Amino acid sequence: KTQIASLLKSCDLFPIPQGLKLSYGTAGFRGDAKLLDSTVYRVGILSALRSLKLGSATIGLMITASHNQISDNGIKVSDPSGGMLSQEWEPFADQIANAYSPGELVSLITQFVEKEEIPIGDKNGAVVWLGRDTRPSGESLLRAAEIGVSSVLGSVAIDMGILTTPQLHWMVRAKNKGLKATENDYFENLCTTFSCLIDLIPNNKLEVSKLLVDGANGVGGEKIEMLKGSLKNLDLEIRNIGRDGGVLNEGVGADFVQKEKVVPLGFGLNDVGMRCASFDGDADRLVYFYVPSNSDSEKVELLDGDKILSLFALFIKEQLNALEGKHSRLGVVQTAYANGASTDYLKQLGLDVAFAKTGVKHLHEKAAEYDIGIYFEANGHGTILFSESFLSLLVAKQKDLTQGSEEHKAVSRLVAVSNLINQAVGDALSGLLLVEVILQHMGWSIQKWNELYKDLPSRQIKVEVPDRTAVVTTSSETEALKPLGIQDAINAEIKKYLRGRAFIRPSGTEDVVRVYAEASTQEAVDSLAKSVAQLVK
Ligand code: 16G
Ligand code: ZN
Repeated sequence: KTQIASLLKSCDLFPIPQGLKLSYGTAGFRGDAKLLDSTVYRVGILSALRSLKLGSATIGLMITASHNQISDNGIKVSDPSGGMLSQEWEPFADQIANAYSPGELVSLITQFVEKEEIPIGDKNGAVVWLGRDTRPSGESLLRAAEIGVSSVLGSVAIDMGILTTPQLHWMVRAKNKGLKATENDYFENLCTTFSCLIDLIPNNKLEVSKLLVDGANGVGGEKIEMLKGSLKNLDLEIRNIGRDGGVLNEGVGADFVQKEKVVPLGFGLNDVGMRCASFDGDADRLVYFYVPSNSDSEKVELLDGDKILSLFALFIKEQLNALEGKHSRLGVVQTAYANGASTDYLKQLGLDVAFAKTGVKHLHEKAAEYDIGIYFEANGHGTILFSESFLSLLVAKQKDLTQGSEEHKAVSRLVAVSNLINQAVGDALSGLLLVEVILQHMGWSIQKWNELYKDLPSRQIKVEVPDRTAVVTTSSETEALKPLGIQDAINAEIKKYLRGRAFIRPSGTEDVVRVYAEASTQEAVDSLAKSVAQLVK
């Protein structure tokens, strides 16, 4: 009864806006920040319940809308593992976010608590760690989340301040593993493991050229700036840190660079040939680019998630080849958006290439099936997962082998990579450090790395439709099952082009249907994408 009274009281503070209809979607709730108080408050309640359900394990709650415009915001939940909220709880998230009256909300919660047998009012309460990106709306939304958490009896919400999304996921994971879990620990871990990998580079005499970083005017630029002084063998110049009037995600950031294939603001012809990296607004995506020397325009040569994946795969494979004994299972995971040339390249390396649906939670799940699973979306979100059993094997080997042997070095590199790279989610900071160390290891420039394979020309279009749910795809998203007959029509278009490939899918984050196409020339792919978009309209 006290519990119900507490919910009813706090609920009145956050009336739901008229007509609001939200869905947890690919990556939590997102929308215009002004409309989100009630949603964030309710997700606060959910995360407290999630913690109670899992024996008071620490849950993370991140307030961000990633690469979306600054006036938007959003919220997503990190499970104790540091991964995304279990998909089994998503329907409950949808229900409570859309509950129209306080009475309905409380009754949904009561039913759910009973069904899931969640122990409210036990000795141990819930623990929820809250983080937010640099959006101005973040602070008041964070307060709403705190009130949501605290309205579940005995629960504590802890404000961890402004963080990148992957930092919060990393901290939650570390905390629940009983490891050191502050932001400082996160930074320290990056520095030590990076320096360990640098020390393992064979005859490293390379003059390291400067890396230019586009911070998207968001939290990532700020955080890498804090790290900069402690990184040896890395010369960084960070731009778009969000001072000097730059606006978050406006003409800057990984999403912009990847979609438009032009330089972000603050970069230009003066930077010809330089190695550049771009983060998105909450620093869970990373792409590289350079301005080609023959350029007289804003166009860049893009090295996207697929290229980063290929570089990582090559390096990991090289280390695994140096190991004797047990055959290890290395797999890579891509989505339908992966450039066909990257898939060909990875297969030609002899790798097992699997496909998953768009959205990190799907790729992550697949990658976890391997000893080492590397996943990346073309948009730059990805990481490397090491299975617990394979990692213990490596650690044991590292102890047994003779120091200084090639095999010992390879094992040490793999162990260091497993610590450097964020095992919870894709992380632009740790991803950048790994790219940098591998380039130094190989002695490669960004141009040389780019030559691993040549991207097929591709094109993305978004089509506004009255109801995007009318499009239903197969689980791999490469074929449309509904509307009936549309796939046959798409196939007929594809047939007209050399190396043609195209698919449509409803967006999980916006009210649009997305069209993706690939073909042997840019003119061909533009025309293919356009005709497929016509079919959708
Ligand atoms: C979200 C996903 C991202 C995916 C994108 C697709 C996470 C953390 N983020 O940003 O992985 O690529 O949605 O958006 O899962 P779409 O459904 O609008 O194409
Ligand atoms: Zn993001």
